[in-house]
Order: sequence, then structure tokens, then C-alpha cells
Amino acid sequence: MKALILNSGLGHRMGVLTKQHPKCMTEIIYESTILSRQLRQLVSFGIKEVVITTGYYDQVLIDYCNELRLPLSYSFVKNPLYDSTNYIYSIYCAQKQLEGDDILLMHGDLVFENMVLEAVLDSPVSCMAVSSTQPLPQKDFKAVVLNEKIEKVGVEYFDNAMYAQPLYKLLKNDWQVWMRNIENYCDLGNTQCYAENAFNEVSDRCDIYPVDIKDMLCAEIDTFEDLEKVSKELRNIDMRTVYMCFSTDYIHSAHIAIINKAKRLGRLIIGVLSDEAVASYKRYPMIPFEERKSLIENISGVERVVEQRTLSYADNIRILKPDYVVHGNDWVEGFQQPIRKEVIELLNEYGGKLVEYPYSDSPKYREIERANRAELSMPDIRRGRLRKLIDMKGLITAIEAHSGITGLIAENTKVLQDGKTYQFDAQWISSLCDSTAKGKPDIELVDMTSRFRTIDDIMEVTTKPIIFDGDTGGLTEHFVYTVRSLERMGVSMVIIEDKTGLKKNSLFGTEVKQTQDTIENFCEKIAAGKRAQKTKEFMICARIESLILEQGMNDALERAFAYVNQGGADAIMIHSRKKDPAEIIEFVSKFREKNSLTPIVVVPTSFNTVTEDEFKAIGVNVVIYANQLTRTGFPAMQNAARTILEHHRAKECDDMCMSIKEIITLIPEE
Ligand code: SPV
Ligand code: MG
Repeated sequence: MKALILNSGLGHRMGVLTKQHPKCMTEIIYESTILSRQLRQLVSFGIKEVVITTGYYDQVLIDYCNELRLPLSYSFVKNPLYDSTNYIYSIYCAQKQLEGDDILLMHGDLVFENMVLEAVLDSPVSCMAVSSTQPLPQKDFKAVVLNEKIEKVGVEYFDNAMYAQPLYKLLKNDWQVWMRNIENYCDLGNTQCYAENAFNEVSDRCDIYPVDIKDMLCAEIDTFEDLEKVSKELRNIDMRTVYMCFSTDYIHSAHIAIINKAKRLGRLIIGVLSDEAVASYKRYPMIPFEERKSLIENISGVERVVEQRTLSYADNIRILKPDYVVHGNDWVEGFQQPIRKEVIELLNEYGGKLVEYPYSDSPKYREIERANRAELSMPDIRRGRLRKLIDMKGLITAIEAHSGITGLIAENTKVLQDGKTYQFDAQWISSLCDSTAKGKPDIELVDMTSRFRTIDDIMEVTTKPIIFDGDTGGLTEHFVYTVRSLERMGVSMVIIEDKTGLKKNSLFGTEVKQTQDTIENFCEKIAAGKRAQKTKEFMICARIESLILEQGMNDALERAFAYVNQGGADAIMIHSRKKDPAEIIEFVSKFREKNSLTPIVVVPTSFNTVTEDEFKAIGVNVVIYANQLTRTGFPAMQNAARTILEHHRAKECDDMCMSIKEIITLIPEE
């Protein structure tokens, strides 16, 4: 595509302003002239070749273009008869330079906003800028539209006519038809009319369609009044702001492409999603907020970068009141639909606009994302992430997983609520659920080799950190090996409970005989585990069973402080099987009076009325949903099995089943 700018004319009506240079060199805003602004616009749309017809002060014009030092290749074509012919003859002079290419044709005194140029250039067919909302001018061009095509262009038409401006995109074939008739005109000495007169005769073969620019700026500068009016409008246009938001931690060509489009609309402000919002919406960010922010700050044309703390744009839109919000059209459907709806509603409140560009979902970018996820699943990267998430969010959640598929549910389940996204931060490999899945009781019967196999199955298909239920940790001499194995596998935390002998599930409480370890022994077990570990990040959490075994609050607290201060535990878990959360709340507040830093873990299976926010408010850091997938999944299976037996066929079971399509989408393809 080549641009053709017609600049041969005298521009008489501009008086002194065109005494020493052609009209296109008139300053229109700050240090921009009509021409320099047009040329910069062309550069920003990726146009590289420009044909400029000259005449009046031609050398001044050529020197000026060269001094602008823009990445454009110019062909200057002088119309030697510039003072006695119209631009039809200038085009005729440039016919060689205009052969064989699509042409973007504009008059040299035309000023338009970028959205106009974008609409024209985006047209898949030849087109002309017209407006359905601007009044018909008395003297200037109007276009007659018939059967959706432009039939005639001229100053004299009023019926079926629209406001029109000499800005065209002309595909090669259409241009050739028009050009041939321009040649016919000039060969016959018909050089004082508009080039459009030649078009009007061949419009049945030269298919130009109207592009409606409505109220956007696209105007010729013929007089001082035009200059004043358009300059003022441009000042307003230049003040417009554009807002976009990025969650990405790497920049690829599609990001640059959409940024380039967005910055044409105005001063570009980019929101960078906070680490917490990225982790909740997508996955753990590969690089932290500050680095992502500076990455974006250093992209040319980005004027300002601000933090966006939720997936919802609401807060930033209310503060910044951007004229435009730019986004890919991928959010028209799917998960982000409500976010988009909210953006539109907020923009409507003050007349802002949402501009959407086609989303580029190239396999190349999906490959990068896959590589990032693969990295997050690696042991060394995964292990330390639990601690980072606790530091980042204050409170994190984990859900039980006991197989690859339950791991995928923990990994991929996401909910959008009130402009925020929620997903689980980590996975809990419960002894109860792991044993149950194997049809065994929860009494440390399933050996470590088998438990590690479960971890491996889950790790193979997920990226989220893993908290391992280590039961009592077994003998200290065995526990040290367990620690090293878990660490090597990439597990982030092991939780061991302070019981000895034949351990039973805590939810039996005192209904079965269970023995609590001594403080000294248990501290030594923790300390041995800490000495054995090879990395800084691996965490050993001491689980206190005093409330389960009805040993009282003081015992629980004494043990908690000893396990942390003497044993060196990285976290503590306090457990209770009461429905009433009172003893948990009391424990947490008393522990926090003396220790504000050590993470506290809770498993609210019984005391399940407390919300995550309430736990966070009292100082809890990790909430584990320890068995809900098992307790919902297996009854559903029992029910299905019973239904088939009752009906002697599977039809009645169908409504209870997930479709094959759904089950397939649960499992991502590699
Ligand atoms: C488990 O999930 O195996 C636990 C938590 O240890 S609880 O069942 O509540 O004891
Ligand atoms: Mg357990």
C-alpha cells in the first residue's frame, strides 16, 4: 500500500500563511503541520511509501519532508502546470509511481483523527470516508450512495448524498479503472476539473464503498476559520486517554501490535494486574509486579503505568475516566464476559468508548504459556511458591487432591465473583482421602512409596504447590528420609501431627484410643526434619492435636510455642472437631498475642461456617479444605452404581453423568 498526498496547489485562501510555503506546511497544533501530522500518522499505521505531488514551493516541501527524518520512502512528483490545472493533472503526472499497488489517497490539506484512518485502512474493499451524522456542506464534496456503493462524488450533489472527504483506500483493480479515466481526461486536455469527475463516469466498474466516520474529525483546511476550528478540535483529541490492562509477564508481538493500536487513540495508560490478581486469575506470575510494571513502562508510547488490583476495571476506570478502554475481542465470550459488561456500563456513564481488536491466539503464544506452566510444575520452582503465596496473599486456600483428575480440578476450577477471580492456591494430599481412594483405613497403613506415587500422579498434571499430610511422620529416623524425598519431589510443606503409635483419623476424637507424643519427642522429630532438609524453602508444619484429644487450650498453646521455638517448626496447624469455631478462634488469638509471624494452618471440616475473610482477620494463613472432593465424589459413584443395578441398564444413570465432551475438556491436551 502506497499513500498518495496531493500537495501541488496554491492554497490562496490561506493568505499570508501560504506566502512562503505550500498550505500543507501550515502549523496545525504545537509543532505539527498538516503534513507532518499526516506523515506521522502514516508511519504509525505501518505505511512505508508515500507519493507526494508538488508544485507550489516544491523544493521547500521536499526539504521539509526530508528534515522530518521519518522512516518513509518518498517519491516527489512535480505538476509543472500546478498553477493552471487541478489535482486531476497532478495524479496524471504521478501515474507511473502509482501503478500496480493499492493506494491510500488523501488531499494535502486534510486533517483527520487516527480512528478515521484506521476505519479506512481496515476496510477490506475500496472505500471513501463519509459521515452519516455531519451536515451536508454547501460548497465541499458530497458523495451519492446507491446500492451501498459510492455512485458520484462532487460539490453539486445534494440528493441521496452524504458528507464526504477526499480520503480513499483504493484497491489496485479499482484504482486502475479510475486512473485510466483520469488519463483519458488529461489526454483530452480536461485538467481543470476534479479527479472525481473521472470517477463518476466509471463508478459502475470502480467499486468504492462508504466508510461512515460519523462525528470523528476529518476536515479540509481551506480558510483561517477552518484552521482555528480544527486546531481546537485536535487539542481535545490529543488530550484523550486510553486505558488497557495487562497480566502478562512477557511481551510478544501481539502485545506490541495492540499497544500500537491503542496509542493511536490517545495518551496510553496501562494497568498492570497485581501479583495477587494474576495468581487468582491466571497462574502464579513468572516475574513480580514491579518487574512487569517496568517492562511495560519501557514500551515506547506508554505514557503511564498504574496497578490494577482486581480483574475488574471498575476502580481504575472511576479514577482515570479514560476516553477509551482497549481490549482484545476474546472477552466477548467466556469467563471475562461480566468484566466486559461492567466496563461498558462504566464507560457509558460518562461517554467513554470500548474499542476491541481481534484477539490473536497464535499457536506460538500458546506454546509460550505452556512452557511457563511447565516451568511452574518443576520441583525447584514449585517448592518455594507456597511460602511466596502466603507472603503475597496473607491467607491462602488448599483443596484436597488424591489423584491426577482431582489434582486437575484443584488446578483449574475458577470462579468469577464481583470482579474478582478465585481459585485454590495449593493442593492438600490428605492421608484420609489418599487411603480412602485405595479402599484402606486412615491409620498410616498406606505406605510412603504408595503415597509418593499419588504425589507424582498429581504433580505430573498440575503446577500448584503441594501440602502433604505426613500423618505422625513415623519414627524420627524414618521422618528425615521422608523430608528429603518430599523436598526432592517439589512438595512445599509437610504437616505432621503430634501423635504416636497407631494413629487414627482425628475426626474420631476420643472415641478411639489415640496417644499424643511428648513435647520433647515431637520437638526432636521436627528438629531432625529441619536438619535433614536441603533447601531453604521446604516447610515443616507441626499439627497440634490437644483440642482433638481434649487436653485443653493451655496444652495446645504450650505445644505450639515449643514446636516453633524449640523444634523450629515453620508453621503450626491447630485442629478441632467441634462445629463451634470458638476454641480455634481462642487459640489463634492467644498464639498471635505472642507470635505474629509463624503461619497458622486450619482444617475447617467441622467448624465450617467461618469464612476465609474471617479466618484472615484473626490471623490464620492457610485454610485447607481437606476432604470435600472425596466426600462428594464417592457418594455420586455409589448412587450411579445403585441406579444401574436397580434398572438393569445405564439409561437412568445418564442424567447424573458428565458428558464425554465435558470430561475430555477437564483433561488438557499436551
Ligand atoms: C486428612 O485429611 O487426612 C487429615 C485432616 O489429616 S483430618 O481428616 O481432619 O484429620
Ligand atoms: Mg490425615
